Amino acid sequence: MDEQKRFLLDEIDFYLVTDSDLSKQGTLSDVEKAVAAGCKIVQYREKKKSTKEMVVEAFQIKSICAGKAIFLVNDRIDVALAVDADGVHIGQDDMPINTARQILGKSKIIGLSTHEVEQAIDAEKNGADYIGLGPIFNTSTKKDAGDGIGPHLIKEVKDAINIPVVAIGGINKDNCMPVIEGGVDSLVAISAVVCSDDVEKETKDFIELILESKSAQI
Ligand code: TZP
Ligand code: MG
Repeated sequence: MDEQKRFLLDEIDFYLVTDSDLSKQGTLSDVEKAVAAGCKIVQYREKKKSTKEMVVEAFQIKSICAGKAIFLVNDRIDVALAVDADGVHIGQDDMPINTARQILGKSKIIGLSTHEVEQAIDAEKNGADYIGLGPIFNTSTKKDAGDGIGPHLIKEVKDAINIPVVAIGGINKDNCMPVIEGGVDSLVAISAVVCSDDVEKETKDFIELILESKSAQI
């Protein structure tokens, strides 16, 4: 990973994952607003559009993020390569991480979704640059996410690995404190942010909550 990516990955707090189905103002607007609010990592997660539409949109997102935020593509290694994104985020049933690494090379970021401590340890061993951990709470945003694992698992996972941990699933401003206090490096809140009327303000609020807690932990 190059130095700028490493620097940004060490600095992540609120993590935007796009969702064109749920978005009120549209994916590009959500990315613009979140980056304007200071979000340093964006994942383009698109399940319905054609590959052609995705490549066009991915180029647009890449240019919004340029120099300000890491830009990752969910699942689609081909789209990430086509637009020279900063990396990908993959799940347990997507391409094996070592194969993804062979295709993408050392300079790209690879994030892996995990649901338990063992998977988190394996992810680090197999070369993931960070993990997603979740779903922390029940969520209807991802139909096959399974039941919430609860915030208590976060500390166990943080103690077991040295790569950044990003919490995801059912997180909103009312329930995020135990998640943040568990020691996560970053958190995702899809519906709480993209369904709101003011994506910039919601993002700012989350960043503030995370940074306040991180500075209190030092
Ligand atoms: N992976 C695990 S839970 C989830 C994903 C993509 C959805 C999170 O969405 P929300 O709206 O923040 O619960
Ligand atoms: Mg996936």
